[in-house]
Amino acid sequence: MPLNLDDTIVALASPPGPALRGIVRVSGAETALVVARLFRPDEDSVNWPNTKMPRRFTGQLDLPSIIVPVPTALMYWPTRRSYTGQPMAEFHLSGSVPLVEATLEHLCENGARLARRGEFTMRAFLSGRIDLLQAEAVLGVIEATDHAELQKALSQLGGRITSRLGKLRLDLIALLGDLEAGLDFVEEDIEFVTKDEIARRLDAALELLRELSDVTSSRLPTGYRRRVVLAGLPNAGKSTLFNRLIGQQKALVSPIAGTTRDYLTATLRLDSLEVELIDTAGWEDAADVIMERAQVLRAEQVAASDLVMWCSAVDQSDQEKVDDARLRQLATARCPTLLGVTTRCDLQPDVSFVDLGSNFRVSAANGDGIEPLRHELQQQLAGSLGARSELLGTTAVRCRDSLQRTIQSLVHARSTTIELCGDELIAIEIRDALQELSTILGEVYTDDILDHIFSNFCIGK
Ligand SMILES: Nc1nc2c(ncn2[C@@H]2O[C@H](COP(=O)(O)OP(=O)(O)OP(=O)(O)O)[C@@H](O)[C@H]2O)c(=O)[nH]1
Ligand SMILES: [Mg+2]
Repeated sequence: MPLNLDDTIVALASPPGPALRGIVRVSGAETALVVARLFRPDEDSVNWPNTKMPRRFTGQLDLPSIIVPVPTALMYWPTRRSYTGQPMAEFHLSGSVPLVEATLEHLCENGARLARRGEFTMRAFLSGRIDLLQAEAVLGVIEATDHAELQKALSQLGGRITSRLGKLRLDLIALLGDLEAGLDFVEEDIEFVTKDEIARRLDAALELLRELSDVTSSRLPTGYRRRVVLAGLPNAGKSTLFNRLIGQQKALVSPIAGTTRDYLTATLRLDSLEVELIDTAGWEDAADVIMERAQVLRAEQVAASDLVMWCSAVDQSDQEKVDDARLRQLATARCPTLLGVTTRCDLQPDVSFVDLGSNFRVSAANGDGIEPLRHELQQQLAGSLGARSELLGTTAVRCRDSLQRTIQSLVHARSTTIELCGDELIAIEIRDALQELSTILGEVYTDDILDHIFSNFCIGK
């Protein structure tokens, strides 16, 4: 992606397709010139090019391909105090597709060019308006699929993690300063900072870095959908429950055990959370090649899940023992969360479940217990994964190696301190750590890193 900031770029900033409102965004040094070529201001907006402050104006667009003038609002940021850090404007007009296209086309004929993916946010980064963590958070906000992810993205965008790392950086710079000041007086045996003090300050830095690093190694990519697998013995009512939960007759259901062979997936919406629901073949010993294949697929889906709903039919008591054995097997395997669900409860409405603890009783036939089950799923999934990290998944993946190298340098600095090897060596390690921190914050970057981050954006952001 070119890093040229001089071009004036334009793009649709609102979602594509017909809508009530369409937003066309312009950014670049020549914004005012380009806008003036098609914006005819109302009487009280004629002075728009002279404004010193960001303001809203009204007027009409003159578009050669559209016979009548088009009413529009113009939001104009005349200085670098805009999102992109350069003069910027937005036309807010009716979201008709041909109208928006005509506006973009006319702007391009008058000195602008179409923006590339993420180019507005990249300009914000390159002009120093935001750092790389915040740029990634812009994408995180757009892609968030639930409240927890959105909150994390907004917190990162708001600069929480930036300020924690920024403070850490200042602490290390101060420590480096103390060490280097001491180096000038090494002959006189004057010590600006004691070894204990250095060790204490390094420990504090390492604590924060390790906290972030633990999180990065366990983080999932942004936009990752939690996977919920329905498992249980053949005929337990998994597919019927699957259909009931998604509100569609997608899975084949029958009284014959072994109906489901392939696994089936569907999107399950749980209020603000979107998850992938997966129906699998009943858990049984394979008697032929097809059953064997079905069991392999079933096992793969269970292994890749975030939560397993183990379904046991209330009227399948003769199989209870084998059911329990499988359940224990599951619990001791790589451990997704387990939720015991007793199905077909309409068949035995009076059975007591006192001993079954957290079991959920449902009837996919009449809908009993489905709402509490949905609620429990949402609680478990949002709770287990949502609060785990302060960092967005994309950031965590990018920063993992830099964080590790920062930690390594500070661990070396720490052992150098203890072994009394000399302040010069400690200073070298701290300088290396600071270099890595700059990469995390985006003060040091390569075109490849920028390409990788911004090519995931949509056009107009
Ligand atoms: N009365 C009643 N019958 C149910 C309920 N849920 C499922 N069934 C019946 O139980 C039988 C098995 O249902 P399925 O959903 O196909 O069971 P499954 O667990 O997917 O079975 P496999 O795919 O063979 O492993 C069917 O005859 C369903 O109509 C329920 O809540 N109430
Ligand atoms: Mg089935």
